[in-house]
Amino acid sequence: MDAYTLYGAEVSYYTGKARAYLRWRGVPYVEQTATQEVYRDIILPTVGWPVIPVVRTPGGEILQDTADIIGHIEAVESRDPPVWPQTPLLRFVSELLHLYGDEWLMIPAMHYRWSYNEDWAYAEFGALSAPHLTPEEQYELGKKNGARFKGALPVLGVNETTIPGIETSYEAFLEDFSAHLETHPYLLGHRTTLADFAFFGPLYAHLYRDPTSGELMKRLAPKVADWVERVESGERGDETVPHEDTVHATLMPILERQMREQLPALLATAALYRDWASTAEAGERVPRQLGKITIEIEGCQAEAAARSFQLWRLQGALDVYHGMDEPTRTRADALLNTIGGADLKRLDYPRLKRENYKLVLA
Ligand SMILES: N[C@@H](CCC(=O)N[C@@H](CS)C(=O)NCC(=O)O)C(=O)O
Repeated sequence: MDAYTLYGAEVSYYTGKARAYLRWRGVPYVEQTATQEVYRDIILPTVGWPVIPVVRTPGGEILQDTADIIGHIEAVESRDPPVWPQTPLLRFVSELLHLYGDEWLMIPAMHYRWSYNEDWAYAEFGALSAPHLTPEEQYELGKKNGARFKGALPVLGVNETTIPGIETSYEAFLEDFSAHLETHPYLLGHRTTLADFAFFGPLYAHLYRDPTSGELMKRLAPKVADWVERVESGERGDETVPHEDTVHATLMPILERQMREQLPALLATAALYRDWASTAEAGERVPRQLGKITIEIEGCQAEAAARSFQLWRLQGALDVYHGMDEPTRTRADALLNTIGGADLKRLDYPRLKRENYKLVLA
């Protein structure tokens, strides 16, 4: 068989991202729902821990982590245009938005799912895990399986104190993204790129598809719901025109929000990681949580876990930054200064790498 297989679920954040990318890339693929049997027979024996999406390549290689899936397919298929914008500053911005979509929009996505769509989510989890069971049995199974995901709320810092800030922030984000979409069909302009697929994860699987969240999005931000539907339908935009290497003014409020909310969490996480790494050996597995940090969203503060994986996505963005030529770096620095991201320029921590589907100290 020469198709890719995507093991995942409609209800899953990162499956949405991988599916949108695969559809856009136009490679042959089949999607197989990650039932209990798929976890038992395919995911656990290869990846070693329960996670989706997982991709099996036509050659039988197993890929996990959406960035690895995308990077692998981009390299092997080498089709045009690449998923990244081909101009250097926008390439960097696409990685920043990748980091934001993957690791920070998870906060509103998880809050709205588990605060407003809990029963629906249990039924969905159960139905995908065991399609042969009755709806009542599926609900009970979904409740058992979903507990692990709902349990991520304190890890993310979602609680009574932060919920008002998270909702204010998300609604403002929707307003900013809507304003951007008034003049640009996609995040970086006229065609879909990695940034759109990264945003699609949360904005489709949780914030559009979960019923109560979807109603909110359609009511407050019909333009964003329309973007979700366009990306979902495989719309590509105009791929004949190269990007101009400029960041549209309407994207600035989104990047500013990212820097205001996510950057302090990244800096605090990097400090804990540096402490951990100072006594760790090369090749040692990095704990998924490195201790506690304080996050702040729209003036609401809470304790959250220092999630090490964020530093892996950040490393991807910083690698692009450090690989720039001087004139591009000058423009990137000006951008970072404008959006409140100047601290990124000096951020330094021991390199991470992925080994056996886990993060290790390089
Ligand atoms: N960084 C990973 C994240 C994958 C992920 O967190 N997937 C969720 C479902 S959407 C999951 O299975 N999580 C299980 C866990 O984190 O323990 C990627 O991009 O593939």
